[in-house]
Amino acid sequence: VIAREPATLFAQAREGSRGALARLVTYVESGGTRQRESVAVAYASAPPYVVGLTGPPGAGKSTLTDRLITALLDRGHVGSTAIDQLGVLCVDPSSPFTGGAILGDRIRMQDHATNAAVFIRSMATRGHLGGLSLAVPDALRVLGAVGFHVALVETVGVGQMEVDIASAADTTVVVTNPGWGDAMQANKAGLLEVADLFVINKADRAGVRETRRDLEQMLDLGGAREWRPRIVETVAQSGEGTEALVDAIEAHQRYLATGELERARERRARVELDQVLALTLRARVTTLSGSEAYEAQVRALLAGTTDPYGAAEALLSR
Ligand SMILES: Nc1nc2c(ncn2[C@@H]2O[C@H](COP(=O)(O)OP(=O)(O)O)[C@@H](O)[C@H]2O)c(=O)[nH]1
Ligand SMILES: [Mg+2]
Repeated sequence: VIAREPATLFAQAREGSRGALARLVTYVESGGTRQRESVAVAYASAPPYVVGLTGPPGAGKSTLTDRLITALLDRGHVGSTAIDQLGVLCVDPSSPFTGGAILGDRIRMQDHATNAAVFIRSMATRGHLGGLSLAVPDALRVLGAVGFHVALVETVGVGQMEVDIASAADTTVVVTNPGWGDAMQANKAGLLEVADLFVINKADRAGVRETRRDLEQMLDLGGAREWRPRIVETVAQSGEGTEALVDAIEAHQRYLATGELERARERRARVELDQVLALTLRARVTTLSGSEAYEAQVRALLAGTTDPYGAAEALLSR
């Protein structure tokens, strides 16, 4: 029987119950006291090493994720981190994981879905406080707390929220295709900023060399930095290039191990705290503006016995 108490669920999930783990992820998505209890437990453990894949719809992220799952489990480690099981979160309404794809993909994913070493979960709900960009890092921490050392996150890289989620990864892989410029134009700068690695997937198509040249040029314009994103060519459909991608991921992880991982995680902790603060305050504003005290301050404003700053201070100090 799957428990309802977060503490018991963590114990069950650590014993291998996927049902318990799924319920914990639902809790962190849903908000309320169970979310708070779950997150409190989750953040007491080390986070997993997270590889994020992002890019436009149809770029081949799911097909590539599928390849990565197999390759990582086969390798059994990424750098010095052992991989005995793999957590996969998909934030992508068009993903095969959520049933939106062709039959072949779905059958392939089902192979993994029944593999005890793989936990696949799609996240599409808005999350507590209205922030999916909070629910995803929380779910990753839940994975870490139940013993997953490595996790993959697939997100459609189209908007700021997706870029936020992608930046919750330790290694972010931006998946492009030959002729990528058009599909990515809108968010090129954002994707360039989060990319630790570039993949030119569908390298079986024409235009690979031009796309590589474009990417190299953009990286040159970005100036010198300690880590220059590698560019890997893949044909996810056939699996070609998967090993090179895993090698590139390991190379980035080695770079992170020089101290950059701690710095990146500190930056992210600040971003996450800012996000939670902002969302919490906004939720508080919504509650306040429906209250009796708020109405009293409106009347006082109209009567000229207070000003908006005084009124806001009075409400917030309650
Ligand atoms: N030609 C070709 N097609 C691919 C390749 N990788 C994926 N596809 C196809 O591209 C389509 C979109 O793939 P999918 O993984 O669902 O993309 P996502 O939306 O980024 O997750 C599917 O029909 C795949 O079979 C590839 O390397 N070459
Ligand atoms: Mg997909």
